[in-house]
Amino acid sequence: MNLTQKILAAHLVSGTPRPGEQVGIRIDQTLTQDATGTMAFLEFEAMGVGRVKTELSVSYVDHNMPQNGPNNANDHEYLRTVAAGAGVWFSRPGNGICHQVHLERFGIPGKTLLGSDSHTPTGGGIGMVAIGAGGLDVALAMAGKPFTMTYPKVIGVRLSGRLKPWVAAKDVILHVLSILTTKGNVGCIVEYCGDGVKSLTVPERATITNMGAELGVTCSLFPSDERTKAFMTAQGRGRGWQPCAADPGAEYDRVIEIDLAALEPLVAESPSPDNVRKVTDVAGTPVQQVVIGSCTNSSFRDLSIVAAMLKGRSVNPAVSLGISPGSRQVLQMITESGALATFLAAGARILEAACGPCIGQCFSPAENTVTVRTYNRNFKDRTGTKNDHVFLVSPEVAAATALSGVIADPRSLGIPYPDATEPDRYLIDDSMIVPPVPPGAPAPEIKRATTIGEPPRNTPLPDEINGAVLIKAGDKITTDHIMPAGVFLKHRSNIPEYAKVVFNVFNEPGRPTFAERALAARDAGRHGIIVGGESYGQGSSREHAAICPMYLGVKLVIAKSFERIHAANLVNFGILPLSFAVPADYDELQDGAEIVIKDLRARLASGSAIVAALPTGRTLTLVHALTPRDIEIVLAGGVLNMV
Ligand code: MIC
Ligand code: SF4
Repeated sequence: MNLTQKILAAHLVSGTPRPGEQVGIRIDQTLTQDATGTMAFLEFEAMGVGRVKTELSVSYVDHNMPQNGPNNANDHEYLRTVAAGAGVWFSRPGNGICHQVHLERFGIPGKTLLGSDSHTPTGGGIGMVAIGAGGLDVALAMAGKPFTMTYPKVIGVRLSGRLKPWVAAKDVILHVLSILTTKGNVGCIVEYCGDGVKSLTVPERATITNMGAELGVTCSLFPSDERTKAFMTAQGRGRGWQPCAADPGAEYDRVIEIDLAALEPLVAESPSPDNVRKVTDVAGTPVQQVVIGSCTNSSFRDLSIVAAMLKGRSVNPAVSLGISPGSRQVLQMITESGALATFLAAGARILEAACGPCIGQCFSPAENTVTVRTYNRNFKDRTGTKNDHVFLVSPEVAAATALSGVIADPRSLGIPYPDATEPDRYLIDDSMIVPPVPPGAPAPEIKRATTIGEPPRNTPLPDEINGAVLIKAGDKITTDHIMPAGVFLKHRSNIPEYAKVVFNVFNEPGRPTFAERALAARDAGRHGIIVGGESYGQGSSREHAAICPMYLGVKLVIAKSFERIHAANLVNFGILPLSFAVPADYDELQDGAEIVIKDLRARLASGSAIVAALPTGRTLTLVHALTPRDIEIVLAGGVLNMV
């Protein structure tokens, strides 16, 4: 067996472990973050199960941090108070980004982790099957329910050799993205194997598994070996370590061979993380901003390398350099090591240990300029600036660029390659992680401010869909397109308010917004329909990309193909995801097209073809990839109605 099969076998609750089959797996640990967590905890409360049934659940606050107005702090207070009695550990604002902190303080090899954030697979760096999901699925896992997933095909990425100086873990995952792309990997898990694995530290492995999210795979993972043991021991958690690896000669559904020594520094240019080029191809491009941080590249190791490069040098005056440590542990350690002083002396701007610029919360670049980021996503407008131009890079390329004022190959600067050995001991201070109250002990009163509303519920799926296409959105529509974050992120707990900006990026002056069109249709008793192309809903796990359209009366999304987490979120909130039996029929459906579908409930239940009639008399056959459980959920109008 390969490692994925072993871990899944040890957690299998239902189903046949064969690629493509639906299986239920036991979830050992969960994580939530504040931007998806308020809904997840409201949903968890609605289930009425009291305390979580997992081995460990942690609630992090890392996304909604600017506290511009009371909304963010209201959310933090709700999350703090609801966690205590629910048996959930609470990582306070300021303690760091959920994925980085979870890796440092909680991850255990061989366990399963479900998180309401798409970069939960960061935990694969420590040998976990760590999967991102919508908040409702995480709430169900907290309530002790198995997680339903497609039993994966396993792609083995066999690493050999070791990285040359100035080539980083980031370049490994960018190279993998250039091979597998962001499309067509739904239902797969990537497992790293081979001799080259042992040359990579856990933080480097975590960079690679983190950005596996951009491949659209269920998760990515590394074996747990002596390196993992060293990391956990240095985190004071050596006793939790256990080895886990594929059996010798284990088979994979596909194998990709990568010689680490043959890689070179790469970049991924807007608008997609698979738009990968050599740094030498774009070197010399003028840059206005460089940002180093995010759950992909903000470990102590990453920042130590950057500090060694900036030591005794100054950031180019044309560049604004921002650095956000991944966790309070990293911030404390760079304070002690002197790296922080180096950053300040070099002219860097120090940001909070949080998501910050990655999700457009701050540090948006100037219009029509280039921003170079060690992050994982370069989707249009994600920075908060229209016409942004983003290059995703390693910390090494970012630091070289900050010094040069233009995109620079770190090999060209003549700086000796920094020695970045892992510390024997990390600085351990868990004082910002609040334990839950013991079972039976009095819990604090749960604080619910006026900005926190109940998650809305859907009505059961109608038997006849009668409505118009509200938007034809095109290929590779991300959840950032559907539900923008940035300045709107603070409305995550207030659906009527947040729903006003559904598809905001496509709203045009002089035309009613998507929300206005949808509400007008809903109030006229018509159903809302969205049409998308390939990979509809790629990117984040935010279930708001389903909840808000649902609130506006959307009943149906027809797309060429769907990404895994978003398809599950649609189903969870009672929106039907359908595809075209004949892909060319996509061209038949334009903005405003009228559609009637009859006998929908019976056809779904019996498995017969779903036929959409257009006013022209043409009919389109629509198909789906729903399981019997999914169909039951959609018919009921979502999981909350069923539970
Ligand atoms: C992201 O990187 O897009 C986020 C913000 O972390 C999201 C979660 C969210 O929208 O709250 C994700 O990746 O799942
Ligand atoms: Fe936060 Fe960015 Fe990571 Fe999402 S991708 S969890 S916004 S740092």
